[in-house]
Amino acid sequence: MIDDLLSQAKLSKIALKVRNDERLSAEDGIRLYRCPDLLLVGYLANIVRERKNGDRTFFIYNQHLNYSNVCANLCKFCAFGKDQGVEQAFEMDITQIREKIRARLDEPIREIHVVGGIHPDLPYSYYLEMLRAIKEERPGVHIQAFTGVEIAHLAEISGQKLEDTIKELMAAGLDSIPGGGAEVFSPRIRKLTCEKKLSGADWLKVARTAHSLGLRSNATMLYGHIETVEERVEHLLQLRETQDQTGGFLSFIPLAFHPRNTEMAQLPRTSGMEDLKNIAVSRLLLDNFDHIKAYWVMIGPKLAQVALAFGADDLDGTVTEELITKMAGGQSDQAMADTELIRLIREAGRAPVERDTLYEQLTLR
Ligand code: V47
Repeated sequence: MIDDLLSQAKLSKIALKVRNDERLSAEDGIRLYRCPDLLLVGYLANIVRERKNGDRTFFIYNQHLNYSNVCANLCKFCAFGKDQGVEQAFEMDITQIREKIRARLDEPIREIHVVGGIHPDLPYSYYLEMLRAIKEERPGVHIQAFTGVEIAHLAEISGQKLEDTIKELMAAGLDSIPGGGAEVFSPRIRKLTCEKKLSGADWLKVARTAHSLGLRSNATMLYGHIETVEERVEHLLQLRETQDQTGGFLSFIPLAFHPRNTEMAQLPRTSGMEDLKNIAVSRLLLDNFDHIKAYWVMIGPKLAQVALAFGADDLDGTVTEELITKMAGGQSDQAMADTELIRLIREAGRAPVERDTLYEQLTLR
């Protein structure tokens, strides 16, 4: 039965490769994206998901901290970044950052996820001080901070080589790098949507440099705006090639574009089909990534739960106060209790695993 369906959908050759654990090609990726039968694509992705992670489904107790939305890049898809001085622009000083951390000291937070804009004025010392302050307030916490774009900016304002900047940030408390800023690597897409942003090649260079220093990172792709299927596949294959070279990526997170309040507000929101397709195809193409996250803040908790049968093995975390999606019209709650994450995972027939940032298993409380 399944073989008939696979052959009708012209997925038999891909299915054979999946069964034999063989690498898929760019053409396979394009065919999967174009296949209208989402359940078949999901079925194949689930084989890989279960081969790598069984029923185990990860989540983390984390706290997001967006220290400033002032940004010199002002990408067309982003509602978070603001020009300095406009009404909605904000920046936290170190005291305010300390207060944010201190306010939740009674919770078992494992990771602080820190992201901001490309601020034109904040000095390099501010970022080092921020890392040290977070570690002082919550010793032992894992700081996952600054996208590849921010890291490249910090190297520029520090006047040092990228490698030396990363080493200094690590000495101040940086433990890993989140996956943002990757967007779509295609120069065409970057020119049309985020002309001022670091190039795709330079984003990958930051990841390679970090990995060479033992600093792990995540990777993302912002889908559902003006990118083509070919551009998505090319993006995923560039990540796969980099992972072949370094092995330093922890997880991949497909990010669903939220149009509201952006310069691309005329575009529709992504559909559930698109969201699940991106999870499934990334699971199938990124054979050297251990984990694919269904980021509930962007696709909603209900679809994130379904995504656990379409290739995803991680729901990310408790999050709290994430502004990037909220400012672009995201309707998910701003936080989810760990008990709710566990319930969603159990109801999906999977086994919840509380993890730290590096995917070490923690004992469920
Ligand atoms: O780099 C910006 C994206 C990213 C919008 O590493 C948007 O575990 C949707 O990267 N609609 C930042 N997306 C968030 C991010 C992230 C989130 C969760 C976990 C991890 C991780 C990383 O958000 C940006 C950009 O690609 N973004 N604007 C928007 N309107």
